[in-house]
Amino acid sequence: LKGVVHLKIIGEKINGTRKKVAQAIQDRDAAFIQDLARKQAEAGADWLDANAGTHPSREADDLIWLIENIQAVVETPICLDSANPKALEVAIKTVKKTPMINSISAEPARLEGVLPLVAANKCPAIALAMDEKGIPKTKDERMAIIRRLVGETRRLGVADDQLYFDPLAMTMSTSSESGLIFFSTIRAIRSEFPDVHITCGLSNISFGLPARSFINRVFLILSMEAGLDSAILDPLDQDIKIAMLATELLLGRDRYCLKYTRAYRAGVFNK
Ligand code: THG
Repeated sequence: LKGVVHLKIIGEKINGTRKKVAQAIQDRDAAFIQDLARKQAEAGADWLDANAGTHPSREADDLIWLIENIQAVVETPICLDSANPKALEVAIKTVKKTPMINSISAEPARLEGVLPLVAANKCPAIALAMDEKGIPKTKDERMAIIRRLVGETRRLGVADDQLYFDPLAMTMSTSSESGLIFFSTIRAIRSEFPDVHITCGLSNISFGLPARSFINRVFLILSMEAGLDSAILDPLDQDIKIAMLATELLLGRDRYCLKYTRAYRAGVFNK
């Protein structure tokens, strides 16, 4: 994917909310984590998300253990997925390469606890379009939060292109307008803040529905057309990879369809 697809990929697989990863963290099974790191790096991930789960007493230790094992086998920078300023602070000291921070938001605890770490360490950071009241329903309310966040980040000297806004997809199973709100928020961010990046976790959109991978894939394609330039996803998913190649081609980012045809000849389409 790297160099072929313009979308920046954050590999999602090292996440302590997944049963097997939680077990590996508990058992200190380094080989399991390192295998996930290697496979995602080889598949072209630009960052590897590292989420140690949500045990406040153990999160920092578990996150450090994840980081040390990941960077023992790959050079790919790590995306630190935590809301905990204490865990993030030690994690930032452990990483060899500048990490991405996942995430800040307009919640006071994150503005006070996490944003200063982003500014001081010049890290790229995911910024969620939510505040202490939760995720707003409308595009206009999400944009109001995003404007407030940009005000805060600029005040602390964070460059717009360090930011990866996550407009936050809500599942279609509880609101049939969730997709349209998401796409219109992407377009509004793109027109008002042309230098920021836009990312999201793909899978929220299909929560509670059957055959989720189909919905996730089409959601990615529509989001890319709207201006998404990064995503948290499974880089080992061959169907997503093919969909991304075709989308880049159709959006005019693949001169003479070279990348697409090269991937075809390399056997990417033979599963
Ligand atoms: N926005 C931001 N950060 C996030 C999310 C987001 N971090 C967490 C999450 N959402 C994105 N990460 C995952 C990780 C795993 C899965 C979904 C989202 C997942 N895994 C399945 C499993 O574990 O069974 C299937 C995939 C697999 O097997 O690999 O569903 O929205 N900023």
